[in-house]
Amino acid sequence: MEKLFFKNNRNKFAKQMDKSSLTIFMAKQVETGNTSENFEQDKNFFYFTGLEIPNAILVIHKNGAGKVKNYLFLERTVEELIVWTGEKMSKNEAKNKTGVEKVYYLDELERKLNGFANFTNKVYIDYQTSSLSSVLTPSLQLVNNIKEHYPNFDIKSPIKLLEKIRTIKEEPEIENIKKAIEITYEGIKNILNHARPEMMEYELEAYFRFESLVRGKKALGFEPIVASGVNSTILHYSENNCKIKDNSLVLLDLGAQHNMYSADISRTFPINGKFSERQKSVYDEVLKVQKEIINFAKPGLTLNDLQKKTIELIKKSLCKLNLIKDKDDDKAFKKFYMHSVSHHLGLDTHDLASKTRKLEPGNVITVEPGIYIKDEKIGIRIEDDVLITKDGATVLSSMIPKEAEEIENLMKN
Ligand SMILES: [Mn+2]
Repeated sequence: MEKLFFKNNRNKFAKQMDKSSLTIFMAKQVETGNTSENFEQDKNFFYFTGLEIPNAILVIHKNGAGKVKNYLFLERTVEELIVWTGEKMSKNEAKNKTGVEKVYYLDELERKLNGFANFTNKVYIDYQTSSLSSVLTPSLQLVNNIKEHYPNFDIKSPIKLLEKIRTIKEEPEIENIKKAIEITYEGIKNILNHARPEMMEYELEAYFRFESLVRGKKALGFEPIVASGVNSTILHYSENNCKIKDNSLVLLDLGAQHNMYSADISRTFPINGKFSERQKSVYDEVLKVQKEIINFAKPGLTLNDLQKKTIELIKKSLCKLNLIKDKDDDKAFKKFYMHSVSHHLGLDTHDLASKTRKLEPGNVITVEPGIYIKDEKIGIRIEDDVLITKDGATVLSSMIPKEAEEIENLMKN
């Protein structure tokens, strides 16, 4: 991605900051030499720098006159550790990659903060509160440190300001999501090509992971869900360790990642390649609701509005399927549909945004209704990723088949 994108993000954020304030974004904190985990950068730090290195800190300072300066703080290379972990990113490389002019080492942070103290009365910092029993998160440690040294600083969360800019996707972000969707599609095709009754769910997961990994993408957007039979009625089932019985449905909820941006796709298919009559009638109801919600979505509506409309439609479908008697019953449907129909999608699979925020052009959301009938071992969810446009919505994942016949045909080959 171009550094201009990250620079623009910093500017958009800084514009919203109050005068005489400071914002701190921390990269993912990793102990030196800890190689046990796959490194995944903090999403906000990435959004403002594009860097995928641990432990760095970005400071945005706005002075009393409204002038903004960016500062980046990096780890120093430790000679003795080079042989183990290599050299750290140099100041010059960081400067070139991010466009931040002022680059320092982390051990200079305190001195710089001191320098800002007289021109600052507010600090925006994103810190996850940790429970009492667990250790302090690094960001919370920094907050405590700041509170101790600068008791007059007003500590604020940057979440509202972030939401305003991160929910509206720029062209490069939409491109990344599209790429993540394409990889997800390859994975789904690979699953459908290999799926046979009596396979294990994790075998299908492996066919999905292969297509991502072979393209150099180790990280996925989230843990894949491959749920067969009654497992498909468990919303967050990710054990993926059951044998897939003949005649059962398999619910896939999958998302590859590209440049940290995530796809989020659900498809449901019959393991033997042919929907039973009952499976197909439930499937077609879910698909009908999904298409109607995509047609309904447009700027000005909220995710709550989409949810209300979905419930209205699902109730009608449940009546048709003889699962509930009264389409105006406000309780009975909950046994068969119990989750939200949409969330924002981006760097986070569930991208930050409140359910009451009005949709705007440039938002990317999921549309994912489902019907879950535990007694019949039928769980169906169909999920696409959708870009909100000036007057409606465009499906970014339209290349991934979702008509029952299309899926059956794909599985014949
Ligand atoms: Mn989703």
